[in-house]
Amino acid sequence: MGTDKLLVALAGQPNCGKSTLFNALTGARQHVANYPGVTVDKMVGWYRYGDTRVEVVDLPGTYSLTSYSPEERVSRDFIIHDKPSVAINVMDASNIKRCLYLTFQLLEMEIPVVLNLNMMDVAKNRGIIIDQAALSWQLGIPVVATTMNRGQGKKDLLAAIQAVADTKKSQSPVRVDYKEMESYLRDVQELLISEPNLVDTYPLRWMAIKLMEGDETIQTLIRKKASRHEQILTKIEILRDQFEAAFDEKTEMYVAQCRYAAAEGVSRPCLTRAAKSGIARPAIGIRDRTRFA
Ligand SMILES: Nc1nc2c(ncn2[C@@H]2O[C@H](COP(=O)(O)OP(=O)(O)OP(=O)(O)O)[C@@H](O)[C@H]2O)c(=O)[nH]1
Ligand SMILES: [Mg+2]
Repeated sequence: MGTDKLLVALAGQPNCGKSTLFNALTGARQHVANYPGVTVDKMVGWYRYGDTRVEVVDLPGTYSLTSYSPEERVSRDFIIHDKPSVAINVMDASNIKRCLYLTFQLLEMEIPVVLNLNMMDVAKNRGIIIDQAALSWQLGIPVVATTMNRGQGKKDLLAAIQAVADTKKSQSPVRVDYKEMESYLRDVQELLISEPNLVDTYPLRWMAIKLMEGDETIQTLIRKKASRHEQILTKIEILRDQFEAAFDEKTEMYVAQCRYAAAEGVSRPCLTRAAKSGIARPAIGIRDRTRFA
C-alpha cells in the first residue's frame, strides 16, 4: 500500500545533478518559494507515483550540514524541522569518498536516506568501478545508480524512494565511530535526555555531536527548548574543554577527522579502478566485506 503523501528532499554537493533530478522528477510541476529569513531560493515541485503524491524539495548544494553558510543552514533546518519522509542523497559517483562526509551527517539526523550515485557515465569514463551492493551494505541504505542527464536509472530511483517510504521500519545505517569522543557524546546525551521538548523532537546523538562541535545554532535551540538550558550548556562547555585538553585537538576538527576516516573505511572495499590492460585492480586497498564501524 502506498502512502498518500510523501515529502522528499534532494541533498548533495554543488553540481552533482540535484536540479537535473528535480526536473526529471517534477517536470513543469514546480515553483520557487522562500526559506524564512534568507535569500536562498526554495525549489519545490511534485510528481505522482501510483496513488502517492510526492512533494520534492531541491535543497541548495552543500558539502556539509553545519551552520556556517545560509545554504547549509537552510538544508539542515529543512531536514530537521520539516522531517522529509526520504532524503535522496545525490552524489557524484566519480567522487564518492569526498561526498560521504555529507551522507554521514544526513544519517546522523536519523532521516531515511536513499543514496543516488549520479554521473555514472563520468565514473565509468574514469575507469572507476563501484560495487553498489557492497556500498549499500556498508552504509545500510539503498543505493541507486543513475546518469540523470540521460534519464538512466530514474525508474529504479522512483521505486527505491517508494520502497523506503513504505517500509517505515527503522534502518540500521552505519554510524561514524567518534572513538575517544564517544564517552563524551554519551555524557551529553545523558544531559539532554531529561528534556522532553528535545528528546521528542530531535535525534539525541545528532544534537550531542553538534554540541560537542560547539555549534551555536544548536546551543540557541537548547536555550529555547530546554528548561535547564544554562546548567546543560555549562556542563557541555566543561566537557568540550576537558576533551580539548585531554586530546590536544579542537572538537570540531576531531569530529571532521572521524568522518573522513569513516568515508575512507566505507569506500575502500567498494571501489575498484579498471587497469589499462582491462584487468580490474583495487582502487585504494584490498577488497573485503568487513563492514566498516
Ligand atoms: N555527465 C553527466 N552530467 C550530468 C549528469 N547529471 C547532471 N549532469 C550535468 O551536470 C551539471 C550540473 O547539474 P545540476 O543538476 O545543475 O547540478 P546541481 O546539483 O543542481 O548543482 P547546484 O544547484 O549548483 O548545487 C549540468 O550540466 C547537468 O546537465 C550525469 O549523470 N552525467
Ligand atoms: Mg541545482
